[in-house]
Amino acid sequence: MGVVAMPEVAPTVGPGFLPKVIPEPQRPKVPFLHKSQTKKRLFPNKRGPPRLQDGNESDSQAKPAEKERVEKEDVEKVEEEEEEEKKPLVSWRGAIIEAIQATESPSSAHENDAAMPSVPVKPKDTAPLAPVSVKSVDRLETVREAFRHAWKGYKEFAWGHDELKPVSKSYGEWFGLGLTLVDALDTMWILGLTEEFKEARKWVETELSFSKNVDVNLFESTIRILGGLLSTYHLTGDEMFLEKAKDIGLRLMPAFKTPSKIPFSDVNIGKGIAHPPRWTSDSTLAEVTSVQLEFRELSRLTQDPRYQEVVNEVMRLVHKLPGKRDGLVPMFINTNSGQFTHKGVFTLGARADSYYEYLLKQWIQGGKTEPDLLEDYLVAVEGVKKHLLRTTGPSKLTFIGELNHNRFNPKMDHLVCFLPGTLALGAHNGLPDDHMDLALQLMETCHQMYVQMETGLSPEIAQFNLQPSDGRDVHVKPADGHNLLRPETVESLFYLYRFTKDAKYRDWGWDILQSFNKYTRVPSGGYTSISNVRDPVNPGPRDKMESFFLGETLKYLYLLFSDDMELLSLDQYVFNTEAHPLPIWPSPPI
Ligand code: DMJ
Repeated sequence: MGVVAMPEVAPTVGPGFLPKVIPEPQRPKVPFLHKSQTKKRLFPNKRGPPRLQDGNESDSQAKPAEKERVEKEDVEKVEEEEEEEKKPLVSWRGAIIEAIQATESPSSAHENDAAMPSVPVKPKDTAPLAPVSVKSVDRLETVREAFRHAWKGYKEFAWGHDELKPVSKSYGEWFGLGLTLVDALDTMWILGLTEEFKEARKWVETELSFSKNVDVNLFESTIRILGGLLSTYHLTGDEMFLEKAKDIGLRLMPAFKTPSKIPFSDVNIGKGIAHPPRWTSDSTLAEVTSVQLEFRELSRLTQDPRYQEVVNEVMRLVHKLPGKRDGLVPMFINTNSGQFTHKGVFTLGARADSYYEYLLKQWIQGGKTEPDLLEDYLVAVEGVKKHLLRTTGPSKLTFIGELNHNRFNPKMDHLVCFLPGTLALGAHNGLPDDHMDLALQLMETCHQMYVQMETGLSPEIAQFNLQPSDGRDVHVKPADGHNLLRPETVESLFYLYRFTKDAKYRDWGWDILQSFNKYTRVPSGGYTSISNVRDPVNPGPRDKMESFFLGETLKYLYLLFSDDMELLSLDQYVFNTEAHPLPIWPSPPI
């Protein structure tokens, strides 16, 4: 296992919690807990919680009553869509979409970073040293500067609170657990922001308490808080972070006490009581299937099998559940019956996205020993190709739409832009070459979702033009033109650069960073989500900096620009869906 160099300034500080190098993931000390389901099978030769339609804001972030309203609207929206399919479709232009489009048949279709020179980097014995690129150094420094600017706003106006509201110079509370600070810990470590990290660590040690009468969302708190604490523990070797991770992990466990073993969406971490939203006993499919990497790692570190047992059981149940469409899953699952609900809508976007991501990533985390995960992933990719893949009329861009009761809807959430990276990661791990081909095509499309907008920033939801014409490929409905500083495209750019070394992916990421700086940066500190990516004159600041901007977006940009390929090697780490790197497990004893 490679050793990851400690960033630039860190070695000059004293406290024992900042070792000179990031230790290897804690593998050797921890026996392997995973029980291989069957004999390792070689791959056959070839072979979010976000809103539904408008908004998609990760944002069950509203206050509980508001959150409940938003989620209720989501389900009503599905129901409305089910109704709407009977009506003629109206396009974004207000015109009737041609019957042929509306009813299309589903099947038709680091050498060393110069910026971190003070600690020797140990490249792989066989890896040739690449030349240090001046451009990379400048770009890395620009990411650090962006982080510092965001942190300045958070520190001044929102310290210890969940989210910065940079325009009003205030803060927003969701769980009351310092979400931005915890989500950003490992980013600060990776970027070498030593002073910022020290201050944040102190807050975690002295102020962060999970003994609070507060309802938290199981998925969001797992990926951001548990994931952030576990990865920071691995990077720093600092046991304090592991203790905090154990504390929150244990407090989230009541969520799994349901008749079906499919967890509730919300848990009161002070009272140890979990519940669904008041208006439904459904949970979101992506949420219940995207807590596995974190709970499995917690079991491995604590040698307490309870965490992995509850999350593995969810995967077992979903694996054998009827109601999938060629591996594609509905967006909701009932916590009483354990059955899918609101069937008929299939998307790779909000409410289903990270189900697919975690199938592959769990398989990789577990050393490729769990064939059901691989099978579900491979079948799902084929299902995507069969039902959701189309090309635009004007420029033949490949995109992923949605299926609504057999009707194809050419809309794609920005959230879907995780897919090029995930497909490329699969191909890197021996899955079929055509997964990589698709990854390259979809990466181009996600790039176009940025460059075709006047601000150079993607809308939350894009509508793709299926008609052969000279017109635009990407259209945006008025309600969908917001940008929440989301990471998915830069995440995929990072994977694609790592696997292809094609410099264009870095250039695309650089353009995105410049657009963030131009249109979302708030002078007094922080970055804000905006309402309209098509209006460069008034993009409409929304006064909110999501925690994932620091947890994910800036981290992936930094990793994209870093020449150090051993910095969080993708052969040693798997990133959770909030960009927190967790170690790939060692092989079980033979
Ligand atoms: C993050 O919380 C995670 O990336 C999640 O998987 C999707 N939503 C946001 C970022 O867009």
